[in-house]
Amino acid sequence: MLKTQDLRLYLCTDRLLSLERPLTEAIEAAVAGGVTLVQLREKKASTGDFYQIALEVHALTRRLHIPLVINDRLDIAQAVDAEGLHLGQADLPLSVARRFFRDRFIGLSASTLEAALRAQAEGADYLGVGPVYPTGSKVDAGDAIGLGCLKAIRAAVRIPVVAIGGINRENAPEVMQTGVAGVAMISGILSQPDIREAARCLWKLVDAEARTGRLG
Ligand code: 3NM
Repeated sequence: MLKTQDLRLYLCTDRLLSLERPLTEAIEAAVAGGVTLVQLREKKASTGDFYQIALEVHALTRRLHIPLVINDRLDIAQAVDAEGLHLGQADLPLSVARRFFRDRFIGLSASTLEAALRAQAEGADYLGVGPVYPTGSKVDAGDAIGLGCLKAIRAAVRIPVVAIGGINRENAPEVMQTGVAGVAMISGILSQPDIREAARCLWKLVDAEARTGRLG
C-alpha cells in the first residue's frame, strides 16, 4: 500500500543526467540523504536491459526499505514485483493496467485540472503534476503550469499530488506550501555533485514544511 509520506521526496531516475555515476550508487546516496521513493525511468533501454536494471534497483530499494515505482512499463513492474507503476497520459490506460496490477499502487501524470479529475475518477492512487517550472530534463514535458495551476489541482482532488518539473532547493519550499504531498525531481538530486548532500538539503526543506502543518 502507498503511504502518503512515501511521496515526500520522490526521485525520478535518468541515467543520462547523473553525471556518469552508476545508477545504484546514485540511488543509494540519494536515499541516504532522505529520498523516500524511487521511480525508475528508462526511456531508451531495451526490454531486456530495463528488466535487468529494474531487478538490480529493486534489490537495492528493498534493502533500503523504500518503494520502487516503474515508469510506463507494466510488464517490467510485474516482472520485478515493483511496489508501484507510473503512467503518463500517452501510456497504457489506467483501467487496463489496474487489471494486471491490482494490489499495488498506480500513479498518473496530469498537467491540467481536467486530466487530474479524470485520473482520480479512473482510480489513480496519486498524481504527478507538472511541469511546475520549465525543465530541460524531459523534452516533451510541455509548458510550465506554474504554482497557481498546481494549487488549483491540489485543491480539486482528494488523492495525493506530487509536483514535478524544474524543482530545486530554491523553489521546493514554495512548492510544498501549495499543500502537495511531495516533490519529485531528476536534476535537483541526480545532477548535483554531491547527491547525498543535495537530497539531505531537500529533505530538510520538505520536512520543515511538513512540520508547519501545511501538508495534506
Ligand atoms: N515529468 P527535473 S517533468 C520526468 O511534467 C518528468 O510530468 C515531468 O526533471 C512532467 O526535476 C519531468 O530535472 C522532468 O526538472 C523532471
